Amino acid sequence: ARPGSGGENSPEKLLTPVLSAFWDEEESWTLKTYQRHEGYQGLRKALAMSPDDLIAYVKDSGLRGRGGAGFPTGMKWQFIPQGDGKPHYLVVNADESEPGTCKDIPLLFANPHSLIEGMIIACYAIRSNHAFIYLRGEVVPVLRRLHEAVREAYEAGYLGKDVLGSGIDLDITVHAGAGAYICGEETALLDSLEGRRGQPRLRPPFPAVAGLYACPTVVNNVESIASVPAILNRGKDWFTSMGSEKSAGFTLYSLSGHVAGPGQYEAPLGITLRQLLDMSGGMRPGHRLKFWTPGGSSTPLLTEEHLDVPLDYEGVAAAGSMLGTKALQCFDETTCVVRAVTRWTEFYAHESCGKCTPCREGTYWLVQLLRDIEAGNGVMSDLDKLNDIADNINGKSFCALGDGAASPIFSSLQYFREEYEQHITGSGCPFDPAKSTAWA
Ligand code: L3W
Ligand code: SF4
Repeated sequence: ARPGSGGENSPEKLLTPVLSAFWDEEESWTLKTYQRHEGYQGLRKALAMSPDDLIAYVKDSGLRGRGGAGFPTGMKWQFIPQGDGKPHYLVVNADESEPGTCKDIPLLFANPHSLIEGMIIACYAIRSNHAFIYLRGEVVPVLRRLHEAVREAYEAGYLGKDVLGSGIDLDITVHAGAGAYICGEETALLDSLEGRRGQPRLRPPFPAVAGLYACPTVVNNVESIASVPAILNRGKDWFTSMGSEKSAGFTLYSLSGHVAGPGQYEAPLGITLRQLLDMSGGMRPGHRLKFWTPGGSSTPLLTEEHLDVPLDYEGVAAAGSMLGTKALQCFDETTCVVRAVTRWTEFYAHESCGKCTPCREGTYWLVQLLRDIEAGNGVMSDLDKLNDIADNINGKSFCALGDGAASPIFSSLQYFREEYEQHITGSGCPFDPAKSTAWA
């Protein structure tokens, strides 16, 4: 979705399509198309470096993980011990399931070779001969496309024995998950990949030390790895010329909700939601922004007053939230925030893996309270209870799912406490569901 008239001063000039540059072309997913667009050139440059120099290069580029936490990619690769005699693994986290997050699946669907090329480069750097893609199981068309792209890569000599005559062997296995949100947590993902029920492991040890089959493992998000070939091919200086000092480069922003132009917008880190809305047609006609998430529902809500917050790791953190997955879900004034938070909390309660008490019990209690409030059966003391339960989940749970569940509770109470109170004093929801398309 890249609408527009162009023009020198157009806000669209802020777009930097790299991963999405040829998504609209016919058969964009094939090797032939990818090769027409610099495909596998980055790999050739990477193979001309030593693995250590390659890691240093990616580190210097400033690339940070695009899966939510923003951890420096090159540093993660550097954690892999060398000369330890153990196999090393690369595992790509393609289990995209965070509510509102919808960038990796379209990327894999339209441009799977960018991921495969990035994986080969990463495996060369960390000295790995076997990599895995853990894909969200529900997206069967993407699974088929990935299998086909991997097949093409084997046929062309990019995978298998002696990759491009380099003497390096590499296999890629595509694995489909069975539809559990928790399997997007990196250690639960590894358990699931090993054939067990997906539940988070205690960290440390981090996967870089003891990951898949207790061997050193890099777990990276799809977009992080897919960004690497362009960095190699066009240079780290080109990459650092975009974004800010601590948040370098381009990224995919996913705009959704009550907006005129939902879709993927590839632009430098540090752009603002106002700029993204300007270039995409704004909110739906006649409506204004009420609240939004910077990176999926696990990141604290922001409001209209945050439209000019730079969408980079530091800017969003300074505003009291997290950049997360850059899933910009925008809700207009017809949306009941209590209802929205109830739906998200139902999701977390359903997806809680049950391993630890604060999250397993706490998310269930939050849902009971929210449903009561939403239906007009709440009492004022419920609001303190909500805060108290969220406080007992946040930072006291075993993994980030618990913190994520607490985020919308804290932030909605911070910005919209009056709306909660209205539900209690006015015997129910003041919004007309017929006028809202949020949950249609
Ligand atoms: C070695 C150390 N490695 C950290 C590695 C660690 C991991 C990465 C980041 O959560 C966030 C979460 C969600 N030695 C290390 C080390 N590492 N210290 O660095 O780790 P961490 O703990 O900061 O974050 P995390 O547990 O990976 C990710 C947020 O993302 N989120 C949800 C995302 C959902 C999706 C999806 O559906 N696709 O991405 C949304 O914003 O709340 O805060 O690799 O091993 N000393
Ligand atoms: Fe499982 Fe929730 Fe505890 Fe994470 S926080 S381990 S999802 S129960």
